[in-house]
Amino acid sequence: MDFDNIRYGCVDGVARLTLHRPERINAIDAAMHAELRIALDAVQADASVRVLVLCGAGRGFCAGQDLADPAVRFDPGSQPPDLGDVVERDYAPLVRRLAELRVPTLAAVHGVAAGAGASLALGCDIVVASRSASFIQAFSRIGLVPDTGGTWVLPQRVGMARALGLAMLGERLPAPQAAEWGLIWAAYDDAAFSAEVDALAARLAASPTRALVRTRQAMHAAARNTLAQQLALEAGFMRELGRSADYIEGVEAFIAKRPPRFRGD
Ligand code: LHQ
Repeated sequence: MDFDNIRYGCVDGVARLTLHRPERINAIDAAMHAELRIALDAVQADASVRVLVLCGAGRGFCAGQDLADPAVRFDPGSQPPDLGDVVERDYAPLVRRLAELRVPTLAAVHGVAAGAGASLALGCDIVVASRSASFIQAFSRIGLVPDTGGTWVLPQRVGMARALGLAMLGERLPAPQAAEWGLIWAAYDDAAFSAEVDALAARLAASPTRALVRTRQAMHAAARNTLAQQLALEAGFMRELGRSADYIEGVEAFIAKRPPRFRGD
């Protein structure tokens, strides 16, 4: 598929979506949002995709919203921009689509992930980073609140004290500390980073896809459910997965003492 602001391709079940505006550290504008929608449509439509890897081209992951985009700039001659519109039209649906994607998602962060770029990475199921990477809640630096799900995910992962400190102070959080705090899954040595990402992606692509997606759904639902509701939800997912080909294969492989060959259904 040909795009201007992203790159997209799928090999061996691993779909790789690369944010590609390296001259602006992959800052996101309306045109990139449009291309992201097309790429996510492709992931949904292609049954051979078993995992989505999200990464950035050039020296960083993503610098968040493109602040030079006319849609978010104040033009003295006209009304102030409606940032709520931009969030509702572009960012909120993007987060929802990632949360509802039919395959697990893996964010591979190198360099900086700032503002909505950080939130976008954190909206993936598993977030890994190179040791030299960092996360910046840049919103307060320009008079905004964390968006793209940032206020939802931050306190859940690191607790209110750290979430508020990160968001209000807008300081750079180095990847190793982000891993220590539980904001991300792991920070890998820079030299090993791309091999670690590839290995993780291959492992996810060979996993029981539907079980992983139901796991994400259950964990997200827990934030709004009572224990009783959550137990009922788990029972429903277990009922469904107990009839799946991957469950049959998983148990057969265990009994036969061989590695499972999951097909994702
Ligand atoms: C950029 C950007 C950028 C444009 C670097 N835009 N050009 C949602 C909806 C609606 C409205 C607003 O916001 C949101 C959510 C958000 O994402 S708000 C947060 C927006 N992002 C930021 O505030 C981060 C702004 N960028 C930075 O603070 C720095 O660039 C970081 C810390 C990311 C990287 O710093 P450096 O490594 O020193 O790189 P740099 O600043 O020199 O940037 C390199 C180039 O990229 C530079 O262009 P130039 O032509 O001078 O080489 C920057 O202007 C450009 N760039 N971020 N968000």
